[in-house]
Amino acid sequence: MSPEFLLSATDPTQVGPCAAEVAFVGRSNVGKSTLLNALCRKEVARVSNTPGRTRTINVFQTGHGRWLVDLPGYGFASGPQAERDSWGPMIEGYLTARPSLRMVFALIDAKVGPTRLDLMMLKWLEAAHLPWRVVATKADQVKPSRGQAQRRDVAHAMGLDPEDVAWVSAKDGLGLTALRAELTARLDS
Ligand SMILES: Nc1nc2c(ncn2[C@@H]2O[C@H](COP(=O)(O)OP(=O)(O)O)[C@@H](O)[C@H]2O)c(=O)[nH]1
Ligand SMILES: [Mg+2]
Repeated sequence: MSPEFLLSATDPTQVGPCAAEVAFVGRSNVGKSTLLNALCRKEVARVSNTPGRTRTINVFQTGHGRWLVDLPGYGFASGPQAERDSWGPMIEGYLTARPSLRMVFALIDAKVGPTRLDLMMLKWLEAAHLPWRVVATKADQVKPSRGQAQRRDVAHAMGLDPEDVAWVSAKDGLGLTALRAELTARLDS
């Protein structure tokens, strides 16, 4: 898998069709860009120390018409109200208009667990009948002694079993091979 940047858009209706795609959603600063870069093994997405910098839909292409889609981070607490309010329509507008969408990877912080907005996102994905899978990021920040219990608690907070949640760390590489394989399988199916 060697994706290249393809396009950025602010208007979901301006993004053309593709063969197959997987999308990534999550609140600002959850580690979405870092994970995308780690999965791609190169710097495709811009990593920022300023939360909420990604306000566009960013598409990376891996092979013919196979896309990885980085959606704007939600829940950014500062900035103009209009900007804060724009993520909902942008994310929802995109996800509901994509017949080629194979999976939505919903990122949550492994140490923090699902926030109120994360739970709202999952509820929305469920109601929209979209295929989704939770990925817990920054797993390296959970103390090893706490690992199993945290996996269980985080999963239960979303009404899931621990094995339903992919547990990853872009920092130490945990779970990346498995997630990469899952992603490739979705795009190739
Ligand atoms: N410890 C740790 N920090 C991470 C990991 N992934 C991302 N970060 C840090 O979390 C912050 C936000 O990352 P970024 O990828 O920009 O988040 P985004 O806003 O969701 O795209 C940055 O300071 C990253 O270095 C990880 O796996 N482990
Ligand atoms: Mg980002």
